[in-house]
Amino acid sequence: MKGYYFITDARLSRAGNVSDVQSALAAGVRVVQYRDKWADDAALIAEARLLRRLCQGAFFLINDRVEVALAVGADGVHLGQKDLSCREARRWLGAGKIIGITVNTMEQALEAARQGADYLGVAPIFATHTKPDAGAPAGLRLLREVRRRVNLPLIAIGGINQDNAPAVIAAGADGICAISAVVTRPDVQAAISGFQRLFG
Ligand code: TZP
Ligand code: MG
Repeated sequence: MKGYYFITDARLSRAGNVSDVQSALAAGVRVVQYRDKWADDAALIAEARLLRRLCQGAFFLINDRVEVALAVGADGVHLGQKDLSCREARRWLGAGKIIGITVNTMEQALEAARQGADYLGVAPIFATHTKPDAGAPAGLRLLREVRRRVNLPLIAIGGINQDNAPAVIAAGADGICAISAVVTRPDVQAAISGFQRLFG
């Protein structure tokens, strides 16, 4: 999971989810998370099916909705603290699927690891307007602490841009996700490539 991790955001996007995912794949992104809190079920499943077909060379994960992940044959899900627990999601998905869990504290990180998460989203690292209910910025301190105590891939998210990303990687992130710093840009592929280059 080294590198830039892409999450869709239809509200912030200039070009739309499908175009953004194509740009992400063209930039060599290995993980795509389909996150749409606003579409109705039919639209969500239809777009998820389309993106599933596009993401052949990348892992395709669904935010929140385990039943949608099952319906479209996604590679897994990404869940927050208010969603289904990791343990319950595993029951639905089985051992072969990827489950990522967002954590905002060390306790949550240890619990997600105990429940068998495959990777952790550590969030929000910095203040963000993209997810108003993301909670207080965890800062690089939490990222360093989780890095020390949890042996799972860590994806850092929340307020990350080209300027602060090097410090986030230095603090131990395996992957970084930046939404607004990518999907609001006129050239999404170039923006992602800029983040990818930070991984050498
Ligand atoms: N989860 C925690 S923070 C966040 C999500 C989905 C939003 C990150 O967006 P941005 O624009 O990169 O701050
Ligand atoms: Mg969620």
